[in-house]
Amino acid sequence: MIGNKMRDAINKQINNELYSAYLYLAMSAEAEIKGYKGTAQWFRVQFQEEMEHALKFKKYLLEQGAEVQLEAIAKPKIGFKSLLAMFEATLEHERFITDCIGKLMDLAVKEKDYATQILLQWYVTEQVEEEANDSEIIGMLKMAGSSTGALLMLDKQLGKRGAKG
Ligand code: OFO
Repeated sequence: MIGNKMRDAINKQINNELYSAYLYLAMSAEAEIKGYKGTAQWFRVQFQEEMEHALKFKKYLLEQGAEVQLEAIAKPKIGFKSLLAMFEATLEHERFITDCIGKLMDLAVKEKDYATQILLQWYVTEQVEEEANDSEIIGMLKMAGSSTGALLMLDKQLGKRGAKG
């Protein structure tokens, strides 16, 4: 059984994860409509991963006998002038999520909630990977600059990210 504060904080994080999924789904659609099919695929996979993050928290709450409270999901902010701007916004969003996970961990430590600390360790590791992936892509996009050929090659490479499930 977990405390009410921890339960509420995890429920809030479920909403953050669902917003992340929604944001990446919107980015995927925007990339596709602009002709970047590979990028669209990359964000589709990202969307699926975020859904999994939300489901993992939901499963945990239910295992702990705690109530799952789903709230409205905000409208994602899209409309990017370039792929670089899209990935910079992605990294910024992931940094926000990393901060949220850190705050959840702070609370779990304060509450001496060891089970939640173990769950959160997975998310801590995941955030390191997500930020690193985004930074790597941003680096490549900066190298590509405004070269259409380089951007299309990179787009093709991003499209190799396999869809899950
Ligand atoms: Fe993009 O990461 Fe979820 O937590």
